[in-house]
Amino acid sequence: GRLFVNRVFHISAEKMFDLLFTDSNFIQRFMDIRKIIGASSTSWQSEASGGMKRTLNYTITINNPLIGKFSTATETQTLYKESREGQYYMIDAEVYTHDVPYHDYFYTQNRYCIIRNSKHKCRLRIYTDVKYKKQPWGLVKSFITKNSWSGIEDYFRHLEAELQEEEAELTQGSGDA
Ligand code: YK8
Repeated sequence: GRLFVNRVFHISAEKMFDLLFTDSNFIQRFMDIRKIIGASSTSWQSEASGGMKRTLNYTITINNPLIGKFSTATETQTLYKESREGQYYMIDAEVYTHDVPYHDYFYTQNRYCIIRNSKHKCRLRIYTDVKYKKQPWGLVKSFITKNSWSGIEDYFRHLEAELQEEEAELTQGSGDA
């Protein structure tokens, strides 16, 4: 796996969770810019295990002549029961892209950790792994891995930049810098 984001934001842990894991204006805007369309999501539902789960469906725009223009995707998010509101949140997100070549071979697992740093600050860590459900031919595997890492890196770089913008807007004039 790889750590793509590891940074302290001047945003409370609770606010960070709301921005990323509820139907916030921030995430709606971000999806618009990324041309992620038709997003729908279930609400967070309690699990027997003590955690919470929700499922998102959306269409991503790829625009790569080798791969295609669009793909539908399903993302299942699990909020671990070890999470503590306002203190610590751990979310695993499994992303399946249904309409790309070799889609039945792999999926992506993103782990988000939001850790309270102080009243108005949190650390965000995003860790990603490309997982294989069946072992493809070596050349295919390197093809999938290479294309996945570059797409994921681009996405999280952008997310980090947009969060910094949001941070600047939120701290403006709040006086608690
Ligand atoms: C989520 C990982 C792989 C996939 C893509 C697949 C190429 C297929 C390889 C062929 C297009 C929003 C990605 C990047 C699409 C976008 C996914 C996003 C960014 C050539 C064999 C969607 C996070 C996320 C996770 C996985 C990403 C896909 O919130 O390369």
